[in-house]
Amino acid sequence: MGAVFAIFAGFYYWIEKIVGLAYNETLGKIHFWLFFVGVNITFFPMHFLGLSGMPRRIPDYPDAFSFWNAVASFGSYISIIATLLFFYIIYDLFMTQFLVTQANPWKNYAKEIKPVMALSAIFFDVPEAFQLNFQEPATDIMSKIIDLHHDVAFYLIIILCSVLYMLTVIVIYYHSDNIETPRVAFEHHEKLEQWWTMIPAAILITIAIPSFSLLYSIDELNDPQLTLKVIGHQWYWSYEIGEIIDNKLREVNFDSYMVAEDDLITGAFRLLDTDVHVLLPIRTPVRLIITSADVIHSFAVPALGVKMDACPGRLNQVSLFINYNGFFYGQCSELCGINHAFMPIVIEAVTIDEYYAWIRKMLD
Ligand SMILES: [Cu+2]
Repeated sequence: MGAVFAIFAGFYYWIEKIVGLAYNETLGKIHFWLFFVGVNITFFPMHFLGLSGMPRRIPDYPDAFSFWNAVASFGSYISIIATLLFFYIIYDLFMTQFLVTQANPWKNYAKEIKPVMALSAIFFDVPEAFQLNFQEPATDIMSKIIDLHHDVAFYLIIILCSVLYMLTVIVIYYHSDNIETPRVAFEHHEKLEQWWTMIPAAILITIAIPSFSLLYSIDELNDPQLTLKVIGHQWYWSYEIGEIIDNKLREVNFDSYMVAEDDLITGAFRLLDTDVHVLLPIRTPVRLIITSADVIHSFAVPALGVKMDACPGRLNQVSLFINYNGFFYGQCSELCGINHAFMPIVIEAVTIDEYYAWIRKMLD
């Protein structure tokens, strides 16, 4: 039992230092005391059982030992509850306690990120070094885009392999003297020509059908509950939100600049973090209206499946339905001038209540 308590002690001491997240201390204390009482009620009566002659805890114990057996069983139920609570604390640590709001050196409303280190790749949708695949999709559209990519890659690999095979055969046998190359067989071969027209056409159709259905579903606007206007500037993004609060139309607008390298807090992402994050509610249909004040920019957040040009004098529209909480990082994706690489986007997906709390804070 000492070893188990040592594991808990180690967890509570180290977990914050390793992952940079705070656990719920009250729950931690409850867990400790529950578990402490539970294991003592479980194991202490066993001394009495041993002293009174019962060799070990068995299911069909004689009646004489039933009282202390019942007490020990009661203790183990408490321990089980405490253990479940411990698992909940771990869950809570990663899901709820993940973000810690603190005073921020730039703006009061932005949230400060505690260092996340190794876990960053899991909980932040940012590009990784030597990344080969997509970021974790946070919208259904992005999942479908990834599916389509895999579907197309399937045909692509088959075509690549067969073309490579044919080329290799041609290269190897081109100068071969001991093979009777039936060149004549390929000339004016109608059947062959029919097949090598029809097969690629069929492949194109099988690629086109899912591709078009996805294209049209991306364009679909699903009764948006709120609208976020995004304006690209050289070289930052600004945002406008119109919300009806207390029966009055209130406007929130703010600029969002990249955080310079010297000002980065530990754990924040270089060239990706902004001074003010945009909050959007999860599980809510959102409409983005995207435009530009100067040159063409492109508003792109890979995890959300959004990449939309921001053109001056023109409104582009994109719909968004974010499935889970998180930080979603993006960048301008249209060469727009010298600081094109330094106008990142951070979208923080929060619950609707947190979103309205933030809106009210921004209005004050
Ligand atoms: Cu740009």
